[in-house]
Amino acid sequence: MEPLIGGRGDGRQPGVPPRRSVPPIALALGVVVVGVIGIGLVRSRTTEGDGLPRLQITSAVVSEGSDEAAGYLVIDNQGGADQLIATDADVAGRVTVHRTVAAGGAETMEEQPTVRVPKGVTRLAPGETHLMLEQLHDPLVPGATVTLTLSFSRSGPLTVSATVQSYSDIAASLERSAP
Ligand SMILES: [Cu+2]
Repeated sequence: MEPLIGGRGDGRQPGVPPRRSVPPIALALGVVVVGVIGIGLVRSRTTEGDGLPRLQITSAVVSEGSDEAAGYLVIDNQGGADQLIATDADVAGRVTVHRTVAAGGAETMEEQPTVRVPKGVTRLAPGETHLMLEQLHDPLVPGATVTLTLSFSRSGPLTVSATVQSYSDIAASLERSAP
């Protein structure tokens, strides 16, 4: 006996209402899937694909000093490139960025108007690029706290607390952090 192609009739049992073409569970799943995709798009737009800099300033230290003092810190950038364009401190009349340059066997310092802050770690460190706090309102003694304000072209101003350390303590911590 040949099987009937297509089964019998429309396949419905007598007395059973026709199935809805889209069951409610499928509708619910569809909403969930669209929702997850939507969240994914928002997340990638706000944390990865936007190219915005994500700066964190750590390890801020200022040297002791009577007229002027040096500032050192680490800028950790987990996002797109930025640029340090202005510096300030609550204890100084003027703060600039200095670069240490070797000239004729001696080290001198010259002002550096801006500092590039690419993705990754940028260090302002002794013997390299550093902050120069000039026109100190009062002498800085070890243990005091200084508020530094660093302004970036894209991230705007960020403030960080720095501890005043003696030159010998700064040299010692530099040796500890050396590879
Ligand atoms: Cu300097």
